[in-house]
Amino acid sequence: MNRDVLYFYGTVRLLVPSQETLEEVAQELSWLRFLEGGRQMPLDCQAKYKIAIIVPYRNRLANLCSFLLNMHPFLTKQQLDYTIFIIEQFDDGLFNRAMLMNVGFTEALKLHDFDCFFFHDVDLIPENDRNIYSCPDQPRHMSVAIDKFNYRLPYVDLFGGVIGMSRKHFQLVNGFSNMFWGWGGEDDDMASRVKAHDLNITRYHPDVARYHMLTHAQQKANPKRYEKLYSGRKRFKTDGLNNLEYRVKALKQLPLFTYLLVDLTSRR
Ligand code: BGN
Repeated sequence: MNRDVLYFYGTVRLLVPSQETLEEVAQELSWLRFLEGGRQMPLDCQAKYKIAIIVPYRNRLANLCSFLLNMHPFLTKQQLDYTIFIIEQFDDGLFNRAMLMNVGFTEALKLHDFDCFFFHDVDLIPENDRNIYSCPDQPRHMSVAIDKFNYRLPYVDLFGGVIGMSRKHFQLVNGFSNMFWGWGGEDDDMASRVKAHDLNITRYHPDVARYHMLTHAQQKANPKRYEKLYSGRKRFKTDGLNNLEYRVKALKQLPLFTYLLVDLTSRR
């Protein structure tokens, strides 16, 4: 491998796929050698940790193409052993981002013994190559400065967009709540879980933790999110990884990612 790749320059250029198809993106990334299911590892050293990137998904192919085209070179350069998981919600009812991430965590661990997890929105692309996706000691909020929010953190407890957590800490807090259907609040509930377990949300400097948000249609907000959030604490022990129910409709090791199609309807 060319040693030049080890220099981190700061700002990285956003790559735009010439066509929004997975085949085209795979073609544009053909200079990378993937293992099965979108896994990468350094060729000339042994990575310290195994990392899973968990992406909840439904019906955003254009975003997914940009995400893959940008993330693979970005993460490869950091010499990580990582696997991208795309977890698609099968039904067309309200989207449950948090539950999809719980499913991603659970299913990923059936495939490899991952040390840590990055829960990653498909519409967020890192803009700075010094934003290192290493396993965090404490839960790490990654998407600190997003262009859509003028590169400012909207509120100090925000724990959405992109977060990183060790397997141990994610299990300790019982994962995310499964009860947030529709947009909003599930990330705030996770912030409460983290704090209730005496963990600290950590962040890189906002000059480094910068992200571009891709455009897409807005999701329907969850009218019950305030209620669920304020009563959340009572459910930390009973609502999460330990009462997760779903059905896997498809599991495929594709060239650029491991794909899971899951039915969440059983819980409504
Ligand atoms: C907040 C949302 C988060 C979202 C951020 C950033 C809620 C809960 C009611 C207090 N929280 O308002 O889920 O990530 O905005 O968009 O809606």
